Amino acid sequence: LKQKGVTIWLTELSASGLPGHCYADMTITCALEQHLLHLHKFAYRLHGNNVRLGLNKDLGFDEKSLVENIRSIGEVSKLFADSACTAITAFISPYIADRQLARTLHEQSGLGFIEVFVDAPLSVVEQRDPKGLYKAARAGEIKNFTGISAPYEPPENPELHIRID
Ligand code: GGZ
Repeated sequence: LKQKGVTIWLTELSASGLPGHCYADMTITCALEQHLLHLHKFAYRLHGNNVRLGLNKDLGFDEKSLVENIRSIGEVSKLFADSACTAITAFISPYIADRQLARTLHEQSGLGFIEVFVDAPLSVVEQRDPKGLYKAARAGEIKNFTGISAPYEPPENPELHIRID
């Protein structure tokens, strides 16, 4: 009998990690991956550093690129899940429709999809601003910056809602 995997899909503004660690990547997803590996379950994290620097290195942050980024991450995570691995994705993924598409892809293949909303308010992440990106976005130096000059659509019904403040 083939085992089925699952995708755990985080969605968050930039710099929304647990307090003291700005990146959800470095806290929630690493802890989760470690936990699964200790249980002898396969797990793999997909995030900006291994997707936007490779597979999607030609994509920027205009709306069309965001849609394509999330569409392709939906497909890749589905492949991981189909191999009985737990795919853990950490992308802003700002649009409801794109996250819904990723969910549908999984569900059509009988694979689990768990949406996790890492909910740090804009005021908090803007205050943290570890890379100065929010400041640069406010100054108009970065265009289409999610939360400032591009929309972020929070999940309406995530499986898990983590409030950070
Ligand atoms: C949002 C941007 C932008 C713009 C560069 N808007 O904190 P970071 O720096 O390291 O994480 C952010 C990352 C977001 O990439 P994703 O692939 O997760 O985004 S999406 O799901 O929307 O495709 C941020 C950096 O890239 N960054 N320019 N304009 N974030």
